[in-house]
Amino acid sequence: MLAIVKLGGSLITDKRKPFKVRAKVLKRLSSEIKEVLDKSKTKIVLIHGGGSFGHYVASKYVGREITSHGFIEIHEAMIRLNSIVLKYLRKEGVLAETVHTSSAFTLNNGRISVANIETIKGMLGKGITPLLYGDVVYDVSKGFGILSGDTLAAYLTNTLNAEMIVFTTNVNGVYRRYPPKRGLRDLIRVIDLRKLDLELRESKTLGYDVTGGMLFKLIELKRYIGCRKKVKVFIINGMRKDFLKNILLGRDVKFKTEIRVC
Ligand code: IP8
Repeated sequence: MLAIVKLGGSLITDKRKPFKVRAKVLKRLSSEIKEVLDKSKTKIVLIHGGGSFGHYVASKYVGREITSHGFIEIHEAMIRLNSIVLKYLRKEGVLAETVHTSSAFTLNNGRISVANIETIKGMLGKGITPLLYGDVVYDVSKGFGILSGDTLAAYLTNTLNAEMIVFTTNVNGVYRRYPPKRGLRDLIRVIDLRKLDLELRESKTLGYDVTGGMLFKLIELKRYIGCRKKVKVFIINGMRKDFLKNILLGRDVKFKTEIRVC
């Protein structure tokens, strides 16, 4: 089985502090990934988010054009985070290697127009776990744009025919309202993407980014995956020990949001 795992930026970094990695979380997640690779036939494509590295630097460019200097500045911040993530994976024994997003992907008006999928496929075939990340990339119509790890996850699921996507975040899944008033009773256990418009009308709070860009994940899934019955999509809390490992091994976890794409 091929699984796409997104390590959320708010999970692996502390978004309240610029350039702050959550080292313990990163170490534990890396060892859970190693265990899955050892215990099962599952292959994994890893993607990480920008957290307090990329988002912190990119926030300067919200609402204005990303200049060439901005491109370098944002990319440098992401390379810093990526090298830390890679170091932890390797320390735990995962044979991972980075595919640098800004070299492998091009956008056209915010949509992926060029993707070097062969490299990713080739690495997987050779037993390597490819590691990508949300980054700033060249956009043929806009100059530069942000390619989110969420978009990459949805896109790669389609092009690589993955059977599972796991979005690890620092919350328990998608809530009806955020912050939740009724604790876990506000957690949406299953979201049917075909009824997403309806859900959105009912639940305005789903749209806020404070939940870790939940709405954006759902929109990108709908845009890139369409109707593929085989793919299982989960949003889980990566702060909880063994949740990532268990979901990848096909076991249930205490709480999660499952996204039905079809
Ligand atoms: O955190 C965004 O990636 P994401 C990366 O996966 C940058 O949305 C550079 C902000």
